[in-house]
Amino acid sequence: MCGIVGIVGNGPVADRLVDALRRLEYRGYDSAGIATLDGGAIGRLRAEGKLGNLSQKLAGAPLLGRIGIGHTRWATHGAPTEQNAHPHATERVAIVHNGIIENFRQLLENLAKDGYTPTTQTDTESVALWVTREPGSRRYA
Ligand code: HGA
Repeated sequence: MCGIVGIVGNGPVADRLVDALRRLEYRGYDSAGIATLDGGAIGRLRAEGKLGNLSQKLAGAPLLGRIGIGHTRWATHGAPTEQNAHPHATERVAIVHNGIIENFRQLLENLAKDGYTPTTQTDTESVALWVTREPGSRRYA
């Protein structure tokens, strides 16, 4: 079962997101990831396997940003790979999700008509693309 955390902080939140996910490790997971918002841009790091792999990546490529989300995934749709790990993101939105999007194939078919194509095998990415297509959607400033 996945774990989900979010932090709106006063300083960089990336390490705290990983710490928070560690507290949820007992739930079991196959991959993990975080996304932060820094100066209006979404930064993202994901890794297959245990949180130690994500921590190692973070040590090599720190993520700034005082707002962030994190996820430990137990795959239902798509292999437990880095590419399929959450958060799923476009240039406009990053999302984490627990559960199953039952109609994701219909959503993806609809999105394809407007040129939105997925880069993962997950059901979750359909929601990130759907939100991105919305006319009111814009870069966070
Ligand atoms: N269906 C999504 C989320 C799975 C989940 O909730 N895991 O605990 C996926 O496969 O990524």
